[in-house]
Formats: sequence, C-alpha cells, structure tokens
Amino acid sequence: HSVAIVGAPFSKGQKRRGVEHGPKAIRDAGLVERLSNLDYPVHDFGDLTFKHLEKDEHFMHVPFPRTVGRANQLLSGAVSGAVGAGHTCLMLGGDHSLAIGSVEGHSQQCPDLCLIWVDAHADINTPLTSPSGNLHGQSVSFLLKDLQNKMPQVPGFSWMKPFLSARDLVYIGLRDVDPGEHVILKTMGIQYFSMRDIDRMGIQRVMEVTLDHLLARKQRPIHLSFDIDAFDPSLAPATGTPVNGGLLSVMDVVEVNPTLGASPEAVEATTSLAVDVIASALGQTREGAHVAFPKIT
Ligand code: DIR
Ligand code: MN
Ligand code: MN
Ligand code: MN
Repeated sequence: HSVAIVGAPFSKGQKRRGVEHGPKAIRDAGLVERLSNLDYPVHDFGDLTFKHLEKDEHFMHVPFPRTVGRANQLLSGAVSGAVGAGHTCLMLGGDHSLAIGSVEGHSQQCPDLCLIWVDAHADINTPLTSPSGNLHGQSVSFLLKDLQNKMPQVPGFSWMKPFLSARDLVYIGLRDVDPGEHVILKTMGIQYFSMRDIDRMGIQRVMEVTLDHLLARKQRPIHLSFDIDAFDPSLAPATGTPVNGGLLSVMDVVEVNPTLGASPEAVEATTSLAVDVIASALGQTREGAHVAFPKIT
C-alpha cells in the first residue's frame, strides 16, 4: 500500500499562532526522505489552503467556531479522498482541532474505525466544560455519539454528525485532564492510560490492553491521533504497534509549533521527534522496515 501526506497549516483552534507552520517544519526535518526508506510509495499532496472567515463571532467563549468548522470540513474531504483512494493517510497539523475533520473524513470511508488518542490532554471538553474555550481542547466531544445530549449546536459544524462510540476510543499518555473532562471520562467509561499507568504497567502491556479493547470483537481500521505534547520517550513504542497488525489507516501528528522552541536546537529536537514517531508508526523498526502487511478495510 501507499502513504498519502496531507498538510493542514491551521492554528485557529487555539490562541497561539505558529502551529500552522507545523507541516513545513515536519517536512523540513526530512519526513519524505525517511518514509522513502520504507518499502511503499509516498504521495505528498501538499498543504490545504484554509480561509479565515471575516464574520466569525465567539460562540459562548469559543473563538472562531465557523473558521474551525470550515477548515475541518475541507480536511474531512481530503482525508476521505485519500483513504478512499486506498492510501494510508498521514495528516500533519496544525492544532488538534483538526482531528475533528480528520477522523470524520476517515469515518466516511471506514464507519467501523476506532480511535487511539495519544496526548497529555483528553481534548474532550464540551463548550460548556471548557476552561479556555479553545476548540483544540474539545475535538473528541464533537466525535462522540454518546455525548450529544451534553453538546450545544456550535456554528460551523452543521456539516457533520457525531458517529463514534465511547468504547471505540482509548487514550494513552494523559497527564493534564480538566475536572469536567474527568467527569466525562468516568461517566462514559472511556478506557484511558495515564502516564502513571504507563509507568506502572509498561507501554507494551498498555498497547496489548488497548488493542484488545478495540479489536477483540473484530479487526478494524485504526485512527491514531498523536499530539506531540504527549511526548515522553516511553510512548515511542506505542506508535509501532498498530502497524504491526497492519491496521493503521490514518495518523494525525499535531501541535508541532516551531515558533515556540527556546532555540533552533529545541525546535529541531521536536520536529525530528515528530519524524521518528511517524516513521515508527508507519513500520520502521530498529531492525529496519517491516514487510508491509495488507491493509484491512
Ligand atoms: C485544556 C488544554 N484542557 C483546554 N488542552 C490542550 O484548553 O481544554 N492543550 N489540548 O494542549
Ligand atoms: Mn495536548
Ligand atoms: Mn491534543
Ligand atoms: Mn498543547
């Protein structure tokens, strides 16, 4: 099979600018070159072009709802097209609000997908629980069917409907969860592994339980949404596991902000980390590339 790269230079899901330079920074760190060492073709579809809408008032305390909604609608079409054409899709963000469109577009082609969310944060606030208002901290609440009685109608999102069940989602790496998010995780019985769980169980065991939770009933495509702020060296092996089963269908790599590094070295450390995570998710091991497994759809 083949990998399609979709760049999403977008930052209006949170208040710091700079994360829109993530796709360029990750490419400049040698992404395509690294992936060409693996044994499948790589198609770089370049970057999407997002518009900032002029008339876009806050919804409650949520900034730019229509701009974020429109960007995700565009991204959804791009991801759906890439997966529909048979590619494994790599989405380079941009901020994590983009997971709304990425997962939604993936679900157009693979309605039975499951979601692994690797992040320091749960990103499951609703507009009502969000302390910041930022949509990058609310992405998952737009996806979950089971949360809809807690969700207001946010302008800009009428193009989509929630489709994911709470049992089709697992979090890995949590260490900064808001009180309202904690209530949601507990009341909905969502499976999660905090950083402390990983220290206690080991990442191999965490991945076994994760994949068992998601795949025990049936094999199905995996959407891996990786927020670079999750990064801890112990999480690196987690990215390699879904591909071992041949099930990785879409991967997001988000929140790489090259303007926030204290030095050029710090920026380079982050971007090369992003490339490492992607390469290992797409099958590179210490021993070299895996033989590509057939993709199950
Ligand atoms: C916080 C921070 N939970 C919020 N979230 C994220 O704003 O909802 N920070 N995603 O990176
Ligand atoms: Mn995060
Ligand atoms: Mn996130
Ligand atoms: Mn963050």
